[in-house]
Amino acid sequence: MVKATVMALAALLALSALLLRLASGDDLSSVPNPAAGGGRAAQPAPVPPAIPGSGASASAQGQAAAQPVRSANQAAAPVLYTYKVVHEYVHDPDAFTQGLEYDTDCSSGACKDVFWESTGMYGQSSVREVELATGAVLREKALAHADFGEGLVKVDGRLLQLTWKSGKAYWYQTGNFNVAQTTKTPLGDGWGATFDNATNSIVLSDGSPNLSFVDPSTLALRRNVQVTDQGSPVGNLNELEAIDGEIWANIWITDCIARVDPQSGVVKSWLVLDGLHTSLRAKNLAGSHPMDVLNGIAYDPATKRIFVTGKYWPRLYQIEPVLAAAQPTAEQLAQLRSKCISPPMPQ
Ligand SMILES: [Ca+2]
Repeated sequence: MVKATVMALAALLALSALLLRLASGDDLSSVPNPAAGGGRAAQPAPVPPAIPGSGASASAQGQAAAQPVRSANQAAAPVLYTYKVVHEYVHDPDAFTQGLEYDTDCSSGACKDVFWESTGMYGQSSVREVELATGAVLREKALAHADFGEGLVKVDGRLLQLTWKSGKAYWYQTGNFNVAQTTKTPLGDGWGATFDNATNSIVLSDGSPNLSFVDPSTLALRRNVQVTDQGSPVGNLNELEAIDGEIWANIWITDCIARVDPQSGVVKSWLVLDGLHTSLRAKNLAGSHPMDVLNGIAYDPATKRIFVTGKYWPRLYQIEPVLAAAQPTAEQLAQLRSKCISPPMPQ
């Protein structure tokens, strides 16, 4: 009797919960299916990759009308972008790029497009000014052998350069690369850096899923934001760039750039640069070192030009994102995440 009463009560509670969800407008299609191993497809079918530079793949276009995938926390699925190459430039193939910042240099009278670039590796690290049009290194300052250059950002006419595996950073005068100040960041490691106008903060990465917003004068930590893709942390955040209200982050060892909402840390979209690295490698233009991974994003807000390059890459590209899937399917998301969030480690 007691057992029957309990069962009846349980059934009543289950029915009430169902009615409440229906009344609140929940999409019951997102209820996890135990047979599928949870809320996500257990064995996603392979999806043909987008063709580099050709816009959205046929698969992406055909699946754009599919239902958006929602995780347990109901964060919207990220939008997927592929890319097209707008322009190709020469880049020093011996530059192990760790930080890239666009600027206009008018110091010699005529203004020119330049990059401030930080290079890494012990004994090869530098801060340099590079001409966009030619790839020529206009000026360069070598770091001490004990320093491994990392992220770079220009703030109020000065350059801040991070170093790897240390909180040490250098402030340089842009005109002569003299060290104006040696300082410490609040992070134990240094990977990427950019400047967020909206919060007047320098944004730092250290290879973790966190973006750290720091005071541009004191480098005191203001807040940390964990970067997440539908609730799952996204680690290995590397070189950064603030672009039109988003923080773009190279994900280390992948061809992926996460486009992050700086307030919430949510990855709003992914830009996947499939083929850029492999097609460039096939051209056999490498310098003294084999090409390494994509790393380096720069932005010219006046013309909205986006530039990317990589470590020891002989080319630098101006690219444009091309929409691949506004509402990606579960299969597309699974493929993306295996490529961008949990990639196989290099051999
Ligand atoms: Ca950058």
